[in-house]
Amino acid sequence: MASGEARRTARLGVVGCGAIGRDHIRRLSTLVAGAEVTGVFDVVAEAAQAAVDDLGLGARRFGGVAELVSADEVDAIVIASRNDAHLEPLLAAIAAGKPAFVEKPMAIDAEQSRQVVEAEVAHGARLVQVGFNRRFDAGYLQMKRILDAGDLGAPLLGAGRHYNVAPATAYYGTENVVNDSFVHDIDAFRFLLDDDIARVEVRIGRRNSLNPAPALDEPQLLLMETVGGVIVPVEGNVNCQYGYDIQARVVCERGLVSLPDVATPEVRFAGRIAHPISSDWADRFADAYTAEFRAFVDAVNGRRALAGPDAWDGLMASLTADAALVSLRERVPVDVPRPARPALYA
Ligand code: ISE
Repeated sequence: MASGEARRTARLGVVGCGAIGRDHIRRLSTLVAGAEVTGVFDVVAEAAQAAVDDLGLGARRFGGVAELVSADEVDAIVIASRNDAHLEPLLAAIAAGKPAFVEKPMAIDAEQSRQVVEAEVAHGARLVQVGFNRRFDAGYLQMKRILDAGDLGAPLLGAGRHYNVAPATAYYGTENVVNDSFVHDIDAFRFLLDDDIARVEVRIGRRNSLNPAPALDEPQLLLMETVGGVIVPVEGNVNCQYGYDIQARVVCERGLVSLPDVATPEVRFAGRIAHPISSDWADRFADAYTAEFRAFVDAVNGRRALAGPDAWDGLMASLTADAALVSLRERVPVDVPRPARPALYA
């Protein structure tokens, strides 16, 4: 679109109509001004059809990724398919010069993420926004502003907690803790500290007797060290039973800042003072999901430049996650490679 021109409605093609895809379609159709879902694709045709039918969309169901991406009635792509099915629609969108929002992780590993960066660099302009929703969460943004203001002095130590009530699906295994859960904390601390991760180590804690999955070794402790020397342990406990509990803290030279819990009513009853806690991420990060889509849609409509986590952030998270997986398998600390950052992402 020529600069200065603004589109009224971003016509979106959604790849992946499973649980998160349906949630995104609903959000885009009801909460995001200037967006309309005009096309859907899922390898399971019934899932795509169900999304169209249940949500009462006028969207067309496409038979393949290439068809959806190249369709005239699709201005931009939203990718919510399985992690190992992100690369094809991403590369197709870049080849077509259409913006693409992709759920995290950007791709299944650093090799695939590198292909996305290379394609975008060859295209010569940013098209990709990655769904690292913490960067759009009010609490993380407040922390970031406080750290950037500098009054607390330089960051010295960080700490994170990533607890889920129970594993997301029956297929959630040991490596998903890194690729699906810790990947958020990897990006969040890169964002908060404005620094890359130089080294990681993953340790497995004592097994929870309530852990239902034989192929899920957890709790896990991810120990990150940034290039600047900030050490950040993150506790991963995806079977904690009591709630979806996400925490972050940064200790600085003159003070400390912690992620606020989402405000909920305080209940004083039966000898206790209590606050409810979210049971899942869809609830805890509902506003962040909406904010990241509003930013994406505004960019598609030419109202502002594409912002938020880019393909370079996606690659750096993949490089860090890959190193964490090596550490998980070999039980040693692992250095994270640091390729030169292309000018596009300066
Ligand atoms: C899930 O896939 C998400 O993206 C959530 O934000 C994360 O907290 C959860 O652990 C993942 O399973």
